[in-house]
Amino acid sequence: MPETIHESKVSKDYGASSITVLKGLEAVRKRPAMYIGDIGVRGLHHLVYEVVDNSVDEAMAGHCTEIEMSVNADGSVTVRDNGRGIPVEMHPTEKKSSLEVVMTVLHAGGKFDKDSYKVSGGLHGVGVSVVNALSESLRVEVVRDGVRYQQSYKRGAPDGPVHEVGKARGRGTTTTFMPDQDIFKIRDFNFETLLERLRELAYLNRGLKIEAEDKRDGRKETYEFKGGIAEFVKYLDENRTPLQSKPIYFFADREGVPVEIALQYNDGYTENIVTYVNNIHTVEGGTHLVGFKAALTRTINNYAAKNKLFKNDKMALSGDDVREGLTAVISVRVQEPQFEGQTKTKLGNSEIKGIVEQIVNEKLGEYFEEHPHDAKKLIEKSILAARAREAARKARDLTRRKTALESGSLPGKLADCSTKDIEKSELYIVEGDSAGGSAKQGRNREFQAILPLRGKVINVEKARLDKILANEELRTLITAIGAGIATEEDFEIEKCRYGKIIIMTDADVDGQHIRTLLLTFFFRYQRPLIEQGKMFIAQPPLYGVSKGKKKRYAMDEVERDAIIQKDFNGPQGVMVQRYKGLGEMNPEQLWETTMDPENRTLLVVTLEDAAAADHVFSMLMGDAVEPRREFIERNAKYATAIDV
Ligand code: 0RA
Repeated sequence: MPETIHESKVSKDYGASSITVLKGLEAVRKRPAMYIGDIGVRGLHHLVYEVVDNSVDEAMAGHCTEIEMSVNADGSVTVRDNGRGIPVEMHPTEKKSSLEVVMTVLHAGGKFDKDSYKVSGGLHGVGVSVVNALSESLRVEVVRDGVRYQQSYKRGAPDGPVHEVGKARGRGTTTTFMPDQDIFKIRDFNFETLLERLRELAYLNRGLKIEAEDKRDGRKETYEFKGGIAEFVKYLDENRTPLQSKPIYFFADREGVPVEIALQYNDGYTENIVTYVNNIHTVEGGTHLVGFKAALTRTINNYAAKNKLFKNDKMALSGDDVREGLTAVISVRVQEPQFEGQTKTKLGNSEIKGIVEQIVNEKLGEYFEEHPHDAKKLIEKSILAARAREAARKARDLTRRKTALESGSLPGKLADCSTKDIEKSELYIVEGDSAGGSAKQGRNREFQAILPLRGKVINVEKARLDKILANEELRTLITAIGAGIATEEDFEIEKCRYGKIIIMTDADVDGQHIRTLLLTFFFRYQRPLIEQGKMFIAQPPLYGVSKGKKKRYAMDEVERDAIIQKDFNGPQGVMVQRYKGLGEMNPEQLWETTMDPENRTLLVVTLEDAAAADHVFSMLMGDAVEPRREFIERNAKYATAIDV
């Protein structure tokens, strides 16, 4: 239970105004999720992002060139910047140091500097006072005008006033905090997760140097990208073959809206546009994306028509055609962004569409005039895409007619469940026939449906739509789910026939591979299932531990050893079985360990960061074994253990 802050903990100098302050911080501690999203691993990392974002704001304002972040040996985090330093002088109305106001008053962050691109709403920009309130201890140090100032806090309440601690050179702000154990059950920072965000910020803020160190194991990384988002695009396409020698890049500032865009075509078939507003990933897109897409389609069609690249006058390329194999990053800065959509990551400001559209029309038009060879190459590719799309449409019409004839019949391989209650129903996608058989026998047929996958699932990163629709396993899957796929016709999640879709594969390399292929498919063609938290990964046990009639299951070595000690009082007479595949478990065991909602553990698949995910997914698609193994480890980031 979050502890309340007692007034007595604060020294007497902190009079009437500090009581309101404490009330504010208490509100944060009572409902932390309202401020940072959740109090799990994600919320924990959000604390760091919040502190770093303040330093990045200072960099965006042109006053800071370097940011350092370290996870310290004791598990606390330090963020240092070489900005102007948070002001320390008396605050005119609050009657205490401005620094203290920033650190203790909710939403006080940007009040005294009319900072242009501070973000309103959403989880970003909630203010460092929220981090302070959720930290068992925090210390801030400011160097300004040759003096070092300092203040420390416990659970957001100052230990004493801001004070001078000596002379110092340079300038900047350093914050060190230890998340509060009463709030965060898990306080273990994942360095890799933090690096993803820091790397992204370095790409988005060209020239900003960001250093990161994990003092728990000595790992260090430095990010500094002179090419900004052009380098980001290269990174996203690292494992693909580009069609141009370097990304197309442009920057323009219209009506006070800075717009930065980088794009590159590769020889693949997927579209990958990542958009940002004020450094925030706009997962749901918005007006900047709409403007970009409109301009891209228009510019390419205009250029192709003007240069007689179409076989006949009536030909026109669709948006999907011109985005095949496109990787792009769009970054705009908006003074008063309106964020809409389910996750508040969709830009709503209508004026931005026209601004982006105009810039892209102009700059991309210019680029094509100057690089006719590049223009021709990507237009030829778009024309091929248009033909494939036509072929796919025919194939789909065919399958649709067939299903109509069979009066909407479901695939023969699917053992459906009986309930009509979609929320309750679950689809298990099971690797292999034998495991499929056990799952069919072991399941609760009322709400659990089983779809065994026998043949090979193709790699959707390397296939056009027509081939995907021709793949037996994927077709079966699409029909079973019943919601179509994201192509020019929308994926209709409301038609999804199940509340949960659960991938159940062996814990071996083949199983991982199939899981990856499936996740890639869902990521690409049925992403809303992931976004809405409907996708899960089953967790079959790795060990069976038994003594006589008593049997226990363990997910890993640690649990296995704990069971041997605690449940069996040591290894004597204990039998340990290591399961290599689902097939080794009989139907009852499979039910008991992996399918019974009372006992099972499911990992929910989330897409916190589609850009990073796409990189991971595309990396896997190479034939290299090493990146694939790495993926499996990093996959933990996208799948969080929950008991369902
Ligand atoms: C507003 C005004 C000034 C500095 C900052 C904000 C500032 C805030 C943070 C948060 C982390 N690092 C920061 N660095 C600077 C200074 C205004 C002035 O000196 O005139």
